[in-house]
Amino acid sequence: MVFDQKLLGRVRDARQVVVFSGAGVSAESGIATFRDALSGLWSRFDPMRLATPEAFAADPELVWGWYEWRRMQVLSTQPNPGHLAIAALAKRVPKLTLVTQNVDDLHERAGSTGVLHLHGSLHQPRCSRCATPLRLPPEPPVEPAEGRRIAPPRCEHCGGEVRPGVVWFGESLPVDVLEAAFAAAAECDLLLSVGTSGVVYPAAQVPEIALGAGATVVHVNSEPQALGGQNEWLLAGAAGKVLPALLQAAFDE
Ligand code: BJW
Ligand code: ZN
Repeated sequence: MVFDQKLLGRVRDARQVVVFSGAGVSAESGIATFRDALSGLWSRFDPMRLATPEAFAADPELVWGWYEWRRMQVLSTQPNPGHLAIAALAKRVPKLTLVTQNVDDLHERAGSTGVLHLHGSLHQPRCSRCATPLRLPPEPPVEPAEGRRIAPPRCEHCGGEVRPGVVWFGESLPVDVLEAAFAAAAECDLLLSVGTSGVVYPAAQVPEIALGAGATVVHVNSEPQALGGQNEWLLAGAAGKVLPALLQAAFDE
């Protein structure tokens, strides 16, 4: 893979880096994205029936069963070279902040620390009434088949229904996490936006803030992306191929 020398220089010289990741970075681990036309979750499932607080109130068993199915899938997969390259990059630059929209734990399992999860986690369910975290066994007892209905567990504190610890449409993002992500974006000199369609707000503001503050913004995506500014670059290809090659070209050649 051949990279522009000017871009390699910016990667090599970067002092504060933000990596902003989306579902595409986990695609090569076998986790479905949301909006890819054929394989995306939203091509098969209606987000309004599964990923809103109203959906959970209307049919908690449908929603809990669907999230347990996805949690099981994540537990049975491994981080891929894209996740590993991001963890490796953190060791090559003075400061790296990893901001992810992903609800899996593959960045952590690849060795990244201090990950800012804008949209929560499949692995941190909590009470829908009093927010007490549920202590999850490491693995669900049975793998729920796609769409199997499962009654959510009850909160040990108040008896309320336990809900997935993710951020649904119409819900606020965790304020402290969002503020930390915006602050890192405003201060960085390089932002890598990896495997995201960038259509979900306010998360999609993260690269916009970096670009507005004068940072170099590099999109790594398997599909062509429209570029706006002169500080914006596109590296077309799979994250698991592009990121390791970029690191090697910037730091080892
Ligand atoms: C690869 C690859 C490979 C594939 N290598 N690349 C302003 C304007 C309009 C609407 C709004 C607005 N502000 C807020 C809204 C409403 C809404 C929103 O943004 N809607 C838009 C979709 C129109 N936002 C919200 O509701 C947010 N809350 C909020 O704003 O609160 C305030 C509020 C309160 C009341 C009313 C209104 C506002 C919350 C958003 C929560 C999003 N939740 C989800 C589900 C999480 C739980 C779960 O997992 O089920 O988060 S939706 C889903 O999308 C998930 C993702 O994190 C998120 C982003 O998706 P992502 O990661 O970008 O995936 P894809 O599939 O879209 O893209 C994958 C990309 O990878 C593609 O580009 C591929 O090409 C690429 N790719 N393989 C490299 N191997
Ligand atoms: Zn409770």
